Amino acid sequence: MENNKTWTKEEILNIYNKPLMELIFDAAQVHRLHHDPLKIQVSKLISIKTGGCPEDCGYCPQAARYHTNIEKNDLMPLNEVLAKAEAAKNTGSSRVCMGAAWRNVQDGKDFDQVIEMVKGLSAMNMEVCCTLGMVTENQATRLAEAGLHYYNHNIDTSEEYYKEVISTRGFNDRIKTLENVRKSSLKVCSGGIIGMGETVNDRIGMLMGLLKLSEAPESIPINALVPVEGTPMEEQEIVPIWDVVRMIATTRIVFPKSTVRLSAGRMQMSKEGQALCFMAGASSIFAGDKLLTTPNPGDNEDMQLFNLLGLTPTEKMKDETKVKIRKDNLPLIADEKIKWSRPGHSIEKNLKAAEKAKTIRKTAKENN
Ligand code: SAM
Ligand code: DTB
Ligand code: SF4
Repeated sequence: MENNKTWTKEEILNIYNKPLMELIFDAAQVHRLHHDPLKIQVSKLISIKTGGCPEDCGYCPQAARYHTNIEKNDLMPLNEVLAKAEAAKNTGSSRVCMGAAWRNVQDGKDFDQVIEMVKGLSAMNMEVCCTLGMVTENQATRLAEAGLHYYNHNIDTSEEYYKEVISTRGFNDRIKTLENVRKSSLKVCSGGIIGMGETVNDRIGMLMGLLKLSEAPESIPINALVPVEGTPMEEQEIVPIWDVVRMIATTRIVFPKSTVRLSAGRMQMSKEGQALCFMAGASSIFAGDKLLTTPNPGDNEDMQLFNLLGLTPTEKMKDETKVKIRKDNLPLIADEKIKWSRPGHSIEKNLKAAEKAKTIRKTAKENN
């Protein structure tokens, strides 16, 4: 996906610092140009290998060196992965994301087993994503050939702040993996975390880091730190929802065509807070009552929220890069916008409004 505008740090900072109401409105407008605001993409995380990771990421409960209260597991058997995916599909997930607490992928038995998992999941007609740590171009190509659609690898924060969070690998190692993934036919999923003690400048720096990639990520997860006991970040205060909304809105404006995912941290957000994030351009979440190791709201609660807001989960394989353009090439200000511009209204009501708009336009044309 092209990075089709050159942004300066100052421009992005000015967006982030706009009066909040203006920022949300601007982001909602950009969102409607490229995405259906009544759709939400739902992904299910499956932790296929949990804990015991040699890295020292300061936020992560799975780093072996921190004493956290998680259940460690070796690589999950294939049939267990498929069963979890089937259950997730039945509750509305269109994508499965398999996460492994590895520093990097190593060729051999375990990677071969992951390849089988990817084949099995894509045969179930689900989109498949993996996050397995660093990969070579050859490994990314093998994953793509097995049927993988996305690879998730977050840059997490700005290049400057990265050193404060992780010492066992560098920011450039992350970029190298993202470029390896980009050389394969896989789509890129990369974003970061806010609430780790970083400054607003670092948040903008993270977006600048994503802009420096050869192409924009198709999917950008924005995680709010889940402070886990035993990690160096256990004492971090929960990031204010207003900061999450600002970060989502700014990401939406800077990357108009990418999918922005409201990722970790939803347990610490109200329904109203999450609704503002969707209004500001987030159109994807992780579903289920567990992320990788920490709790998540769960399917019932999310379904209630979607019903309340008039959101419908997307089916599989909606091309996230597809831009909706009217047949007559007019900008999206007529039927489509009317259909989409009333979150909370039922689809029927919005369609009725669109019909009414058509009649008004027709009458106006006849009178001219
Ligand atoms: N080991 C692989 C890696 O580092 O790429 C994949 C798994 S790792 C857990 C995936 C991402 O989860 C991290 O890059 C980070 O952005 C996010 N994450 C981990 N712990 C988190 C936490 N406590 N709060 C919010 N996000 C977290
Ligand atoms: C991402 O950006 N967030 C997800 C997914 N990609 C792999 C992981 C969130 C993990 C939160 C902490 C946990 O549950 O262990
Ligand atoms: Fe390991 Fe990934 Fe956790 Fe870092 S974020 S400690 S690499 S599992």
